[in-house]
Amino acid sequence: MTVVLKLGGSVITEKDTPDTIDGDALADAADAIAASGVTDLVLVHGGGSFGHPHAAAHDVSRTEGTQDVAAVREIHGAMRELNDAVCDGLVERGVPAVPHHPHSAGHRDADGTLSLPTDPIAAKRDEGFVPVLHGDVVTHIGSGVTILSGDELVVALAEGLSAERVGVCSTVPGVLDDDGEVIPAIENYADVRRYLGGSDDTDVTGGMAAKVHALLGLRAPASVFGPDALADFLGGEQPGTLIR
Ligand code: IP8
Repeated sequence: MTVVLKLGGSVITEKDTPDTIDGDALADAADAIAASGVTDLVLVHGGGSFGHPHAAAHDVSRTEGTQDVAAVREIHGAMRELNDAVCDGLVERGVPAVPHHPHSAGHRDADGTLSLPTDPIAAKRDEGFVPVLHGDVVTHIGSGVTILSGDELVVALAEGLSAERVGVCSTVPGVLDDDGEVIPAIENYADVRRYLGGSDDTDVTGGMAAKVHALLGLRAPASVFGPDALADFLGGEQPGTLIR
């Protein structure tokens, strides 16, 4: 049973300090993953204070591209650094995490459609590794590179690997209504549109609204939950908000 899990960039980095890992949060997440014993796991992490400030500095987004090689290397390099830290934290705890860098593994067509072959990822999984992907810059035909978010990756991986479960670990305990209460389940975007604002930090890829919209399109049920519920999710529960 393949589980696709995204660790939000804001969960594992200090969002207000560029290029800074939240060591305690990363350790807690790695502990929960190691303790869960889940093996058919494919991980994704977001950009947090590594990806987004560099992307914003170069005006690169999901739709605005750049052909500036220095910008490409700066954004991708920052994400590789974060990915190394995530993989290190997991390997130190016995989780066989290996990097899978989207910049080298995928691209977008001119219309923005993502092409990310999942056979190499499935092969890693089937050999007992835990592939760890991340938000990145990807070549975009006609536009240089554009940003690929971890949320887009979650969707592509869930479909391409026929995942049975999808989890998105965010800084908040679920999708929240106007009173700050967790919405237990979402089946229709129109029902929750009024609650979904953008993101409050430098997030070039869209915040909770884009997340919910993308997850509603999946065949597999997806849970959005906070860091405290990561162990519950990996234990088979559906904490936070269930999106299906
Ligand atoms: O944090 C964005 O990934 P996200 C990655 O999942 C970059 O939206 C490079 C900004």
